[in-house]
Amino acid sequence: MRPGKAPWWTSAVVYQVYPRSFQDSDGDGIGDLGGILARLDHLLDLGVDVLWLSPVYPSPQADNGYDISDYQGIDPMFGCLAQLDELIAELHRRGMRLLMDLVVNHTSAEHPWFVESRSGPDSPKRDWYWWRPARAGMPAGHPGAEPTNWQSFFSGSTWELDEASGEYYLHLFDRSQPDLNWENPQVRTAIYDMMRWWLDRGVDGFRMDVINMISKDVAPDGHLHDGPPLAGSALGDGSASYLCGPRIHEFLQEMHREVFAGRPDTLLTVGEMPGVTVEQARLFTDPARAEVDMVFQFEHVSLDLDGSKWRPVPLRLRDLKASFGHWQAGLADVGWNSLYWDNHDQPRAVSRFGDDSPQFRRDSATCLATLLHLHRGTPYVYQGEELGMANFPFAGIDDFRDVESLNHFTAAMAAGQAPADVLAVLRRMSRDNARTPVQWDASPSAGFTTGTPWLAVNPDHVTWNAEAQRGDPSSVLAHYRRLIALRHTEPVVALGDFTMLLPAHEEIYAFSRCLDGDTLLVVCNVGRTPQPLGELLPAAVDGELVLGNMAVADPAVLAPWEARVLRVR
Ligand code: TEU
Repeated sequence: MRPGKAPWWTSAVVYQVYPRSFQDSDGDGIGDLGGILARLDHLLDLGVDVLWLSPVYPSPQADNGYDISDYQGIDPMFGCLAQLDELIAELHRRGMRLLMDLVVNHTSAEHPWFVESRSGPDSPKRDWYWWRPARAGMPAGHPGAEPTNWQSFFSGSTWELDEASGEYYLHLFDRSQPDLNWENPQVRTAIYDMMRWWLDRGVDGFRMDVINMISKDVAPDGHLHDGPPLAGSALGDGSASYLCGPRIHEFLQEMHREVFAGRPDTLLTVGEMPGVTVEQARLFTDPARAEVDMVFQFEHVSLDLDGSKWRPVPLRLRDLKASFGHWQAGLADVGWNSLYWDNHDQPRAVSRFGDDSPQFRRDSATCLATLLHLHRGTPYVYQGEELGMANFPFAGIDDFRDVESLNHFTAAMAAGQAPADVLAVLRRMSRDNARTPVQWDASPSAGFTTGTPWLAVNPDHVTWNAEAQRGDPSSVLAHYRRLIALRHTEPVVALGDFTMLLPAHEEIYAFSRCLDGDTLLVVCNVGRTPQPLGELLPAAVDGELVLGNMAVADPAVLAPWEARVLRVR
């Protein structure tokens, strides 16, 4: 991709709003569209180009809106369609775009499609979902009689028995989130209609939830395959049957033809794809194949996990370099990366990969930001990340709200694990860490609500909040503003080639970016120990500082968590 010819999103930065936790405008303790409208100038001030809005559709909220019961409306808890139209208009007026969340691997069990499907085997919509009888030779409801042995993302089996018909339906996530059957062309047509309806309304694209799970590996006779058994469990890993399944590229190309083809090139699509490999991502994001513009991959947020989200282990910097380096190289000539540390599903990056002690919190948050934003790809900022928001000090299980955390706790208790151990892991990994209200000011509810927040405000908001940072040039907020501006003004940041340096070094993360003879060198100290640069990277010592996260005390030494972007010859 060359400057001048590259798509607009190569120099764009996306900001994710998780509406429940962003800003409440009516005092019910839950964020809403009115709140987002009132805070748009925060996004403008930050300089982001796109707002990705997590689901605001009508929903029973079993998974905070990722369980949708009506694709073409707004949940009254969040507001109304007129406000969504106003949001589109107000964003466009400020030169920003709106990306909606598209959750079409599954619906809510309360969606009229599923209610109809569940009404009986003769329902015209029966085949819109995955209904299967009990395993041959076993009575329905008997443990192990589920049609496959797959374990759900949210604990337990992926199959739920419907007593009325004696058949099971598939749910890769919670039992309240039945999977749609994309094999059925009527399902696809209904979804494409809905997507066109949103685009006609003025939205600028979609972030597609678990979109690489929509094609399942189903035998011609309808049989689904068991997966390899999981250690210490009666269940198995079904992912080979539903991650990047046999028809995934066909479905995405069809979606592109039916929904996006012929529309202006101001649109953006990003596919969330757990388990996607670089090789697959090249196919998904090759513009010539017309599937999606970019994908969210999960490799770098799995490096500190021992196979399971609930078995965290320390991150080794060289693994992070190998992973990011592999992705940068793999998508260098074809396709495009998206870049993120945080989202509504991940614990807070400053606590997870940085150092949230008072001494190093600001420096590590800005160091991590610099490291990520200087890669090639489109950076995503998750609400509060630009303020250095950290994990929450959860005291007990009653402090959690997330269905994933609660299901895991129940399953772990049933398996005889020690409550204190399970709580320690939840404290570190729970998605609720990301979901505490945005910290706008030091007032008791952090300026988020006049009521009682649905999830407690982090007590650290008295010092860590937007108001305190707004006028402070040394704040995390100011640093994000500078990073975002740098991508807009420096073609080498958006489009330059990427070369990883010092791949085996355990504390220094260094790389160069190069475009038409213009070279930036990025050096980051990912730790508390000062790092001499003179022998390792002499070019860094006399490079011209383009952007740094602290005043340079000694050009030849990187201070703890110091990050520098240097122009070198
Ligand atoms: O997440 C997909 C996903 O596979 C994981 O991120 C998963 O939710 C979990 O965090 C793994 O530990 C998407 C949404 O982002 C998430 O919020 C939804 O719960 C999920 O899909 C189901 O819609």
